[in-house]
Amino acid sequence: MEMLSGAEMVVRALQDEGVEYIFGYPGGSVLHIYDALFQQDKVSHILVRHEQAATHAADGYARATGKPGVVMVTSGPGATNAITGLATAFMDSIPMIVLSGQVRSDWIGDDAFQETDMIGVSRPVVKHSFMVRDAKDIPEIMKKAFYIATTGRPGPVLIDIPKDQTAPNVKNPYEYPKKVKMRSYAPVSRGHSGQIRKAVEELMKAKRPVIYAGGGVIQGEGSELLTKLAHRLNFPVTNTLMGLGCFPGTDPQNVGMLGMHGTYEANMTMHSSDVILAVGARLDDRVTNNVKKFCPGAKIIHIDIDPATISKNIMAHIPIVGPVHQVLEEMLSALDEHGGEPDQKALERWWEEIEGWRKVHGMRYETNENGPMKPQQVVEALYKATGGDAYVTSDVGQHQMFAAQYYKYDKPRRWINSGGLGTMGFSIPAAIGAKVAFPDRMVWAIDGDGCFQMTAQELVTATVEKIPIKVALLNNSYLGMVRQWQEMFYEERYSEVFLSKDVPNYKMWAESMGCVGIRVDDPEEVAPAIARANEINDRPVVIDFRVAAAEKVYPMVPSGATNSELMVPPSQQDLPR
Ligand SMILES: Cc1ncc(C[n+]2csc(CCOP(=O)(O)OP(=O)(O)O)c2C)c(N)n1
Repeated sequence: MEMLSGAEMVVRALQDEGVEYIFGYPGGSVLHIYDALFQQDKVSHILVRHEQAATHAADGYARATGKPGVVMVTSGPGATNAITGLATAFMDSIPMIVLSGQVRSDWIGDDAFQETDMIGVSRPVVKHSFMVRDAKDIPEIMKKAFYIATTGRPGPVLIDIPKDQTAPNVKNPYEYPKKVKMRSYAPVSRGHSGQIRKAVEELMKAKRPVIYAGGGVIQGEGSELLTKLAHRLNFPVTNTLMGLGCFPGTDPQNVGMLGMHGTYEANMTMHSSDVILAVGARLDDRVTNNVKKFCPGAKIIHIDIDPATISKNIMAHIPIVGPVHQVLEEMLSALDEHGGEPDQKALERWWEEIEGWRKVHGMRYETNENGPMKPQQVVEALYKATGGDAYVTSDVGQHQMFAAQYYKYDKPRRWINSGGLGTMGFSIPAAIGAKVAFPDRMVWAIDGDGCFQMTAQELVTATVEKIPIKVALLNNSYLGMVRQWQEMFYEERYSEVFLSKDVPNYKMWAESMGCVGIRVDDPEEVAPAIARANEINDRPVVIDFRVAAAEKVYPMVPSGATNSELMVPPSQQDLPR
C-alpha cells in the first residue's frame, strides 16, 4: 500500500473525490498541506484575498454545478473568517467542505498562537464536523465528509486538522474507501407510498390548488419532474427566492415569487388556496409572515428530505419525507395509477381569478421620462442582453429583490443568492465560483454599493486568476433596503444609511484592480454599456449604474400582515383588489 503523509492524504483524497478546484488562503497550520498541493497538478487552487470570499466562491461553485465546493484556511483568524460563509451555506443547504488548519495536537487548549476552537465555534452552522486525531483516519474522514455534505439535506462539513497530523515525515498507508458506513446517519432514499397516494387524492379534490416550490427542488435535482407534474395538473406554481428557476420563470403557469417581496398574484394565490403542494421549501418567515393567519383555508402537503423541516413553522396535513426527485417520480406514477383528473371546472374558475390578479396588479414599475434610471430598468436590460441565459449572482438588499423580480430564470442553478442568511458581500466571490465552474458562460453579479464594498477586493482575485466576471452595480448611494424600512416604518429617519455620492470612485477602483470600469448615468446608456461588457472576455468588468436613490421594492408584505394584505406601489393603490 502507498505510504503518504497526512498532508499528502488530504490532497490525494481531494483528487480521489474528483475535486478540480479549491478556494483558499494559506497560513502556518496548513503549510504542510499547501506544500503537498504545490507538488501535484490535479487540484487547482484559487488564492482569494479574504477567507470569507473563499467560502462564498466555493458556495457559488456548488450552487452552479451541484458539486461540493471546497475551501482551505489556516487556523485562528483564517478559520473564523470562514464562519460567515459556512453559515451562508448551512442556511441554504449547500454542499461544502471546509478544511481548517489547527495548532499542534499537544498545544490544543493552551491558547497557542492562532488557536481557535473551530469545532466549537462552527458547531451551529455546519451539518457535521470532524477533528483529525490521527493521520491514519484522514482517508475515512474525507470520504465521510463528502458523503455527509452531499447526501440527504446537503450542507457544509468542517474538517479541523492539527498541524502535526500533516507532518511530511510521518507516513501512513493510504487507501481511499469505496464506501462509507455510518450507523448514525442514514438519509431516506424514497417517500412513503401511502402518504404519496393520500397526497394524490387531495390534489385530485382540490379546487384552488397551488404548487409552492423552493430551493430544495434545485438542490434535489427535481426541476424537470416538478415541471412535468405542474404541466400535467395545470396547477399554478409559485417559487421561493431560493427556488427561482426550478420551474421556468417564463412559463404561463408560473405566478412568480411569493413572500415579502413576491408578486401580488403569487401571494393572493397562496393565501386563497385550498391545497398547497410544498416541495423542498421551508415555509420560513419571509413566506409565511404571520403564521397564525397563513393560508387559512389550505391543506398542506409538504415534501422535504429533512424531517425536521416538516411542520417546523406550519403544520403539514400530509408530510412526505424523502428526496425530492424520488418523491416526485413516485407521485407521477401514483397519478398514473389513480387515473383521475383534477376538477377542470374548478381549475378554470381558479385560473380566471389568478389571471385577474395578474392583470390588475402584475409586477411593474414607473419609469420617469427625464429622471434618474430605475434599478429595475437595468435588470430588465440585463435579462434582454443575456437572453435570460446568464448565471446571475446577487448580493443582499433592494438590488437582490429587483434581480429576483425582473430577471426571469428558466433553468435551475442560474440564480445564485444568499437567501437564508442574507449575507452582504456574497455576489462577487460567488460569481467567481460560478465562472470557475463554467468559464464559457456569462456570469453577472448584480450588486449594491453597500455590498460591493464588503468583498470588492475579490475583483483582484478575478483579474489575477483570469476569471472574467461582470458586475452590475446598482448604485443608489444608500443602504437601500434599510433606507426603505426607515422611510416606510420610521417616519423617514434615515439613520446611518447614506453611504456617499462620489466616494469611492467605482470606475477608478475597478480599474485599479485590473478590471474594465464603466460608469452609466443616463438610462439611454444602459443597454450599450451592457453590450460592451458582454464583449469583454479577458478581464472582469464593473458597471457603476447610477440609479434612483428613492426607489422602493414593491409589492411588500408588511410585518405581521397576511400575504393578502401586501402593499402595492402608490400608482396601483386605487386599483381594485
Ligand atoms: C453582512 C450584513 N450586514 C448587514 C446586513 C443588513 N442589510 C441588509 S440589506 C442592507 C443594505 C444593502 O445595501 P446595498 O448593498 O447598497 O444594496 P441596496 O439595498 O441599496 O440595493 C443591509 C445593511 C446584511 N444583510 N448583511
